[in-house]
Amino acid sequence: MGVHGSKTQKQAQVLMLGLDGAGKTTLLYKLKYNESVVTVPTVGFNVEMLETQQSGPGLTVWDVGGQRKMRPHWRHHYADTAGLVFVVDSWDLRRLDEARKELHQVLRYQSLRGVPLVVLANKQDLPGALSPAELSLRLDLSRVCGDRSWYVQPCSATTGFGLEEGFRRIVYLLKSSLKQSQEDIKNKLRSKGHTVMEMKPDVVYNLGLPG
Ligand SMILES: Nc1nc2c(ncn2[C@@H]2O[C@H](COP(=O)(O)OP(=O)(O)OP(=O)(O)O)[C@@H](O)[C@H]2O)c(=O)[nH]1
Ligand SMILES: [Mg+2]
Repeated sequence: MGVHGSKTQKQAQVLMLGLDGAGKTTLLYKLKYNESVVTVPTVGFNVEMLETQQSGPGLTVWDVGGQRKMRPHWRHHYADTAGLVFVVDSWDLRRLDEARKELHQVLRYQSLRGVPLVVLANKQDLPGALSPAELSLRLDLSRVCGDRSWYVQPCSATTGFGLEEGFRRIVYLLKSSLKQSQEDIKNKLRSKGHTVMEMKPDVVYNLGLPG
């Protein structure tokens, strides 16, 4: 995961959502510049490009403000979203219900159907923070995600722990879901009696997917 945005790497849009105060902006700048910034609640959004391995797409990460008045704007970003990152304050048990409701509502949108999800279980540096397993139960993830690929990554925006892993995971899920849709299309064509020529994956998508 790199420091600078790359102009040559293909970009995939990643939408980062979560309640206000979950730590989205703090973690974005920790990841990008390895700096602990003092944040103010985001009004509008921040956007940053992150480099990934050469073999994967770069990520354009949209960090959209999570205050109640900002949430109606989330949906304006859905159409172009390839991957979703939902950040949760794992320490603030009182707001878990609110986080669960908001996440479920996001996942119901048709334009986000099948889009892979990484939940960042943030603030793991605080004593009493929920573990990823507890969090996935509390957010009812296996039920609400159905056949969507998803993963819960523990992290701390304060220390930086788990952040790169979380974004590597979204790249991994993006690649696998792209491969899966490629297979689905081929199978559909074959079932209709068409001959499908195998092409090198980089010819098909130019995303450097492993062969
Ligand atoms: N202890 C601890 N505090 C954190 C962590 N991540 C963020 N914070 C703190 O949580 C507060 C809110 O962080 P922000 O990054 O502004 O939260 P946000 O999700 O961007 O909030 P909105 O912009 O309102 O949606 C700040 O005081 C951060 O310092 C973390 O991992 N651990
Ligand atoms: Mg913010």
